Amino acid sequence: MNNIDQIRHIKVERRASVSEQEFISGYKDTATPVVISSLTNDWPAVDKWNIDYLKQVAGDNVVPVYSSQPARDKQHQHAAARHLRLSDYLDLLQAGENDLRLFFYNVLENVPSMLKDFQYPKLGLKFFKRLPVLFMGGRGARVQMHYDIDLADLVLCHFGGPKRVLLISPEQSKYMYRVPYSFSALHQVDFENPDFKRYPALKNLQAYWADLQHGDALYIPSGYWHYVIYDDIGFSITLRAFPTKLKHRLTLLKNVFLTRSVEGVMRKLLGQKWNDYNERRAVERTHKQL
Ligand SMILES: O=C(O)CCC(=O)C(=O)O
Repeated sequence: MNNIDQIRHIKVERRASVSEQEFISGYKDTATPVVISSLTNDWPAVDKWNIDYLKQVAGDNVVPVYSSQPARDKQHQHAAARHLRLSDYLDLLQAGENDLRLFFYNVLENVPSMLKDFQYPKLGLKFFKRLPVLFMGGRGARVQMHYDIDLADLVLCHFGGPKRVLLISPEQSKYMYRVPYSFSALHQVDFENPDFKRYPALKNLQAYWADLQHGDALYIPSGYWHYVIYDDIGFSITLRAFPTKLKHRLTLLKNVFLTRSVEGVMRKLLGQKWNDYNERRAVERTHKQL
């Protein structure tokens, strides 16, 4: 068996297209991921988004890039590994860079000329148009298992080489070795090659895998955990719709204004002790559920 198959899973359904009605009743209301393969067919991005184009429109922008290593000591939880010109980063990707990623780069603020390359699809979601964000990575790059702090419904539209996404519903968070005060699973937990002896809660998971090709759009329902493998150089844009349920809106506010602030202060005060404590708690709390 391929290691990657060890977490129990099914494949995300692929649809050529879905009507607004079908999307709402079949996927949004049931919080079910889906890949829509023709959603971006008429977007200019389908033909344009490649290394040369990105260099042309934003090559001189200095961008933050992130590594797969977790923050240590007093370092900010989401500290960038480096800042460099986008064209230098793209050169690195072509030369085989397999770790550094561009993450959550706001297109509206940083490369407004790219806004004309995509559209907000009619899926019955109320998109927050001030935050279309770009992601890039090279062959072999991984995005750590996490969920989005704002609990938004996400539509991740992918271009370039193939990429795979492991998805786990929020109801299963109790088995995810979530690090307290963060929105990520414990870094040591390897979702591709799970150590069930050390992390037995992983046996309880029922996940989805999505295989994304150039032009695919993946719906990630609110609060879903996601882990990403770049099988080749790729560029994605994620469109987001904030939660409409009051309970989720309150959680969003708590995440953004309380949890993140407490974590920032404690990390500054205690440094690595704070990280070690939370990592121990991630395991203890998850194992209490067994
Ligand atoms: O594809 C990626 O690099 C990360 C995507 C992601 O985390 C997101 O859309 O929230």
